[in-house]
Amino acid sequence: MNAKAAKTPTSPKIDKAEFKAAVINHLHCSLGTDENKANSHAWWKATCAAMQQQVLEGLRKTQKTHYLNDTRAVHYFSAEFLMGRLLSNNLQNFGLFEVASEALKELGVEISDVLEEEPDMALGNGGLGRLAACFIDSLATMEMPAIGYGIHYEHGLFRQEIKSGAQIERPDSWRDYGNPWEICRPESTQEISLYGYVETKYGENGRVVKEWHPGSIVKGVPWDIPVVGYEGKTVNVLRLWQSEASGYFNWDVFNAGGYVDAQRENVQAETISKVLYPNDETEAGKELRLIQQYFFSSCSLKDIIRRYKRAHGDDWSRFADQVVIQLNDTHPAISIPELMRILVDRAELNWDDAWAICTKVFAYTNHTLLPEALEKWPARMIEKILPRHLEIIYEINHRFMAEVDKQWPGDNAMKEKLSIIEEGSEKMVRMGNLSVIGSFAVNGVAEMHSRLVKTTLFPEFDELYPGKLTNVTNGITPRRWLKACNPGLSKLIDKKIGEDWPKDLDKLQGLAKFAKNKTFQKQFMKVKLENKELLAEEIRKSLDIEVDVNAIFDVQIKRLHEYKRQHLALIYIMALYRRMLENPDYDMHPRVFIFGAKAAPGYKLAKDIIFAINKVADKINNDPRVNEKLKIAFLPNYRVSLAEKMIPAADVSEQISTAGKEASGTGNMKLALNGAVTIGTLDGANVEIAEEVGDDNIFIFGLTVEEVNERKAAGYNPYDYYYKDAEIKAVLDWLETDYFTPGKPGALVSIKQSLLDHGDPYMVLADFRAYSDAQIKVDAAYRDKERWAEMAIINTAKMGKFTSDRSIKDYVERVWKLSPCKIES
Ligand code: GL4
Ligand code: PLP
Repeated sequence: MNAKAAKTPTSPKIDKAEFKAAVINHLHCSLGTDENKANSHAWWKATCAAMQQQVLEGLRKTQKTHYLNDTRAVHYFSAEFLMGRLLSNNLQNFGLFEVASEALKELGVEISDVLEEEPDMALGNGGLGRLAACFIDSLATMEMPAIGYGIHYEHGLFRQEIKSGAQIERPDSWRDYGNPWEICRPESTQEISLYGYVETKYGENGRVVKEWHPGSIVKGVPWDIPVVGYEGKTVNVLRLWQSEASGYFNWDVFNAGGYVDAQRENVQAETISKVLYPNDETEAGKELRLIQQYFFSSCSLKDIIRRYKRAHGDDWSRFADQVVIQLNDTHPAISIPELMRILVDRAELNWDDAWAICTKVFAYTNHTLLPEALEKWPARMIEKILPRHLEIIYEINHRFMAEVDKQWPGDNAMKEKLSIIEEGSEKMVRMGNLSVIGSFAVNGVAEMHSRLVKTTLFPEFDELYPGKLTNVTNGITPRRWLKACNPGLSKLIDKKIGEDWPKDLDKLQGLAKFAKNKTFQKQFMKVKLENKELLAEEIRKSLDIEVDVNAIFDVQIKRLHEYKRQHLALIYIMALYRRMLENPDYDMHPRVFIFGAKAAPGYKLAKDIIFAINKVADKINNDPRVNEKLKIAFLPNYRVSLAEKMIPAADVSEQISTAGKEASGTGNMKLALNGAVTIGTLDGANVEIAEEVGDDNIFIFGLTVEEVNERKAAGYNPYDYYYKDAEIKAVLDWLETDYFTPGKPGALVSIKQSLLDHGDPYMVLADFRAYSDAQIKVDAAYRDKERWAEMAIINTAKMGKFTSDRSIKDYVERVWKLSPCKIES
């Protein structure tokens, strides 16, 4: 496949000898070492440099072609891009993986060792950031003119260590020794303003002119990361902004002898892009976070305008034809008043013309219904940091309220609901409402989620703007999440149905007809076993735990959150343990529960759940009465590169969120694509996965979203389950003893408290019995080897819908109205 891709007319022509020469050249001339002295890190850097030579050639051609064709482009604004490692991905997409592997082998180096040297680029928390990374991969693959805009965090998501069972956060330093992929572009530096005050003046013809006198100016320096499409034709870019002191304001201080004070201002400016907020789905509400959002939004808009003006000068009439901006959640929503400010205050357009442009440029994706994730900023904070923007937000709202009054005359309750401003003890700016009002399209991320966005989050907006709210179901790139991470299965699929599937995932359907074929089943399950052996080795190395590769590998990997219900799995594991202690002949197939999850550092209960999983694991893994059949492995520091090892080895995929809470999920798609069978609730994209694979090939359990709401409305009382179900009571009471934490009774009690005293907000107890029953069905299904193999194959075969190429196609056709642009070699 790779050799073939390398021969396509648009791919770079480089063979093994040339690749080898390039690596050696970089060892000598860039790194000042040689083949005998180089360590793995140096080999990695030299290999990246050899690859980057090809990549930059592709980038240059792409940018030139886009410029000459003056293409309409999408600008994907996202505070997070969870890219992971790039070398293997770039080699694969360029069709050079085999070439590089053989070249390195001839130099006495294993490519797998080289790949392991690369730190993950973890500039995101979880699903939302990884989605952005999959989308820019698909955009480049589909030859769409596109650019990703984000923040060049010095420290990405923290590195997780587990000490005595508890999570410890360590700083992530992905570019400590330099990152070979990024290119600094100081020539495209932007400046942004902060703080200060607004002066109202009168211009010609009595025109009111607003002048913002900023209190501080910060520089944004762009770093470009090339984004290589599959088969290496289009190479787009991800442009990340790094903050620096502008040097303007501190000269006065400096000249007055305030050297130290001048440096302090430098430090403050540099703090903006210092660190990613580690909260997934919770809003920190911190001033620095708002500054981060404005910083990257403003730099990116100015960058877009600079490029537009190069082609069109001051003629704004074509701006909305050339530019579409996708807001990845509300994090970049401040872009809306920022563009208005630039158009009205700077370009001197009148308000209506400026607003007409704005509302043709922006589209917004909503990624969650969780109230704690819906961003609201105190008006006072915006006023302090961005005084002119608050005025603009008020003006947008004022005009919008008139529209609401036209639609619902005199209805003040409606106004209160739809207003961008929430009145209360503290006036708040609702960024979700601002985003809906300022965008021409709004989408949710799975059918069910989008339905809930329309019916529960924004029903009045749906009435006011018919057709604006829509759905685009998420997707994942099959290049990284099957071809690259699961070479064994990829080769098997290539042999069976040809090599086109990475670009046309519906082709996987062709596997379905072999699902009952015994030989294919054996081949498919042999690959799974090999992947399980690799993961078992990882578990041994990382945790010193031996696991049986013939056991069911039951995998739950995602951020730790109560709504994702890792504690439902934990309670089930404890119940299983009890059953086995009470009945030594308890009949079950051996199972290994494998977890990976980071908790937000300030999220106490999430950290307690990690601690509890590890304590229960310690006990069970060391109890010879059960540990032949039951093991638990919590792999620390879950991240993209670890996901790439865990996903190909999973038999069972745990997707057990409370119905209505998981907007989509994308881990669910990755696991199913690699032949894991889902045990899950009717939530997010699980619903669509079930539609694709059919009821016989998935284990659905638990309350539906309607039932969840009914129970809540009727007054859900978890004690009902505690008193009626003896197993639930026994397990919860167990948490209070020192059985799992010898000498420390009560160390795990917060979990019991959350499930009883605090009302079990995510209905763990209500779903426990249904989950347990479903797990028993999983056990029975796995023991029937042929049935299981068939299910696993069907899962892979039916994942065509979930390629991010399909998501991007939906956006392109329904939202962005883009055309591909061929890049000639
Ligand atoms: C999330 C959702 O929780 C998740 O279900 C979804 O798959 C993802 C991408 O759309 O977005 N929303 C937030 S906030 N973080 C997520 O991971
Ligand atoms: N974290 C990483 C490293 C991932 O690769 C993914 C997704 O696919 C996620 C988080 C999101 O997982 P989930 O969709 O299960 O929340």
